[in-house]
Amino acid sequence: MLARDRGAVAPALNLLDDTRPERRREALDLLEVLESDAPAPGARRIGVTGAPGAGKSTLLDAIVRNLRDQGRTVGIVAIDPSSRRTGGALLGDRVRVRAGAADPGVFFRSMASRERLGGLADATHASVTVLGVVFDYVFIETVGVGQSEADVEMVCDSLLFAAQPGAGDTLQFMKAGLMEIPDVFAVNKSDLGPPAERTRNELENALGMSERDAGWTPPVLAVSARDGTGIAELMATLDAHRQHLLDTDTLDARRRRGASAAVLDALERRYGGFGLDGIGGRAAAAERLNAAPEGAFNLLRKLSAEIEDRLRKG
Ligand SMILES: Nc1nc2c(ncn2[C@@H]2O[C@H](COP(=O)(O)OP(=O)(O)O)[C@@H](O)[C@H]2O)c(=O)[nH]1
Ligand SMILES: [Mg+2]
Repeated sequence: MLARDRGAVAPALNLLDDTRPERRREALDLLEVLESDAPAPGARRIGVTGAPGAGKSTLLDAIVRNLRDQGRTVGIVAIDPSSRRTGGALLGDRVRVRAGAADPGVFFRSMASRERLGGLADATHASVTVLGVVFDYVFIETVGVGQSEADVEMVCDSLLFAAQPGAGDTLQFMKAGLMEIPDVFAVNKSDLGPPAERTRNELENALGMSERDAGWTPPVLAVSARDGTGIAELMATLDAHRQHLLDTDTLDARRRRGASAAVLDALERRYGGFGLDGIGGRAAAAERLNAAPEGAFNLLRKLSAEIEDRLRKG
């Protein structure tokens, strides 16, 4: 993995999926080594969200083509909804096809989620950590149904929202108070003309009214994943957001926040609220995670040991 050998990726991801106790320990060993020895910050981590049908997969395909033309390598994690609502539709079909087309510079992995990402946050975080060591870019594609934006925000440096022209989902999205989460908005299907232009205006107006971090106003771009319009500009905008994170020294804090959330998720899933109470509760654990000089996976091991110790002593 540290030699950025693509052949190491699939076995590493399989190890992360393995539930046998001794393999789980090995997985944690791996994550700890990657966390401490892989050059930081590693890959660019970009989340892509939006309603089903907005064109996320098509857009990702266009983005991957753009990056491959520049010789960049790409890892993709698609969070598969597999819920009753979507009838188990697969998210990343298009990209999957490309990734399967014998291009060693593209790696595709889908992960099943039930109703939401929650509970999967730690698995997603671990996969992104692994892919981020080997590839230049890691994308996380997820269906935007509310909570998933907040979840995916925790594993990415930049969150891209793909908007569907003329659809009520944009309005619904604004009503749900999620305008503050994405860093970049792309109204896709600009080849459709007026409906795309209207949606872009709506989004720009809504953003004008929302409170944002100082120094970054999320741009609203018009793109067409189908004919490639605006893709280069979108890439430049994502670069600018990355630069903003570096300039304001917030990339590290954002990653740390995401890692903390993943570790808390893992602890809660494994030991429950009762287990977390044994080390002072969720808030106390979060505080320790945020202040930890060692990495999150390192602290995961330490906190697990403390909880097990408490449980043994009763
Ligand atoms: N006209 C037009 N159609 C698009 C564009 N991008 C995607 N589509 C179509 O929109 C539909 C949904 O695309 P898909 O990428 O599967 O959406 P996802 O569910 O968000 O991943 C497909 O029929 C695409 O061909 C675009 O830029 N213009
Ligand atoms: Mg898709």
